[in-house]
Amino acid sequence: TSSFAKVAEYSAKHPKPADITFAYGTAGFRTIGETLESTVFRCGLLAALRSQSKQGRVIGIMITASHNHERDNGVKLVDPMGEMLQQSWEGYCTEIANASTDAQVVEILSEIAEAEGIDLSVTPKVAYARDTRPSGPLLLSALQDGLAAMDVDATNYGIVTTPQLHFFVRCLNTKGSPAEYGEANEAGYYRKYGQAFLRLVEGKPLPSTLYIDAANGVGAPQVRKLAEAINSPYFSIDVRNTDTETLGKLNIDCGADYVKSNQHQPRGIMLTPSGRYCSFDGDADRILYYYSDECGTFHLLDGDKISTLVATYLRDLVATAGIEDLDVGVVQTAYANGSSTRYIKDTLKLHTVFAMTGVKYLHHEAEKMNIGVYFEANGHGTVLFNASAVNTLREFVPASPAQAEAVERLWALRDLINESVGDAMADMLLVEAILICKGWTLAQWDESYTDLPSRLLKVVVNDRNIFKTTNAEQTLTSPHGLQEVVDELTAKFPKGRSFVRPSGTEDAVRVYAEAATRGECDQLAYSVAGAVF
Ligand code: 16G
Ligand code: ZN
Repeated sequence: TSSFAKVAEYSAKHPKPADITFAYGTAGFRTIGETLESTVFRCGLLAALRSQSKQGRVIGIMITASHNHERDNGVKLVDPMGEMLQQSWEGYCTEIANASTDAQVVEILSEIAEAEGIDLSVTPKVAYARDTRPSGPLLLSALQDGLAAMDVDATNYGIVTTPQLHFFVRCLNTKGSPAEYGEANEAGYYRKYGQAFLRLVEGKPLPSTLYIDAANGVGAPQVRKLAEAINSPYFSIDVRNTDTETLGKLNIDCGADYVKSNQHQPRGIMLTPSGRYCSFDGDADRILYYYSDECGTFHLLDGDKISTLVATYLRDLVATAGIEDLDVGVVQTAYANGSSTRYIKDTLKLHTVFAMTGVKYLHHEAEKMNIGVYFEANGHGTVLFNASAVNTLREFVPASPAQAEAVERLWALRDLINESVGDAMADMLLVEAILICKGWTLAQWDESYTDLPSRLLKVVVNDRNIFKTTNAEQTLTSPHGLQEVVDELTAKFPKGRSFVRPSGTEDAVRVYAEAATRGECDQLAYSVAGAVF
């Protein structure tokens, strides 16, 4: 059709590498950066169509490969409320990415337009950004060609964190509505989160400096801008691993993924007892805290610890406010440490559910709760207040100044949360605010429960597609008989728990195990891995 008149011509500039099959996975497309030109171009086309299917609401595109190697890159689409792309469109992404000719690209666009009943006269709107990777500029220009081919009304946000782009998309689409989220620019982001943070901490004792490992990624310049905007001794930071210019440094020996996998501080940070430390990943959508005790032992405060800290604080505020019918729930994945799950159920007495790995799955489960706290153990997560929670809060009439203050704090907390997606900077301010309000050190926060030793192994297999799971990835349904073997092995160890799942991002199978002691945990992990191999 004439709507796609320019597509074939532009597409010819970005031919698909013949030998690669692309797949839109848990985190969008992700592979060697240089090979993604055609895919990113085509994502531009599809984002335009997606926007038209949403009556011209703004769709986001982020070019990043997060914690992965610097040579990798990736691209993902962001839906109007700043959430991950609706799943039914992931298939369209994969389909168009693998079209072998320019004519086929046009054909697929027409088919989608027809299948979805899209009004092609609507002006498409797209907001996009990239991280600091060296392949970013090349992919960005491919994207711009895709947007030009579709006459998109496009906004380039330059180099920002993934959660900032999600935030901008949500702001753009709520502008002027009662659900207005904020100002759709960097200054608006820093102002919103900075002000909410100060509302919560004012009048409390000052915290010590927080050391931030920015993974030599986009979080480095952005968190400095955040600190400038907050401009308060309540947020005194020292940012390390800030070199986004030198090739070969991004995520190397630093960043949240490195710290989580190695249970070790990153390069560039010397731990001293009572020091406070956190790490972002390469696109600043994950955060972990850690510290060293007097004996020099490393202690990690991972996504589970953040989740329980936040859930406890919210639960207590709801209780202080005297609001009934406002339930706080927690969403975890199978990777959540068993001690955290037990703590949430038995000590906090909060509702907890498991979701499959991947932010979109956790997000959807959290949406079903009044106040849903979701975190992956790796440090990706946020909190959602659903519509009924917002109504309850709005209509609630406090009966005392203490109740009124608790309600006020709940509103401030909600403003401090990036509800569109997990956000290292917003989550950091949230944790800082709670620690300041409680007057807690990291060690005091850590006291809530003790993690069971755990081990995550990667097993390279011939075909990961034969591994199928159910029960939020905790139980294998295929290959036949393997789950029984895992169960038998697990039963041998006190507090043993183990599961096997196919990776959504790599051609491998993951084996997770935990048990009462380090030795038993490792024995369990390696014996299960042996059964998988
Ligand atoms: C993706 C997910 C991350 C998850 C990881 C698991 C998003 C934005 N990212 O990176 O949350 O932990 O996949 O990878 O959803 P795996 O399937 O290879 O184990
Ligand atoms: Zn990330």
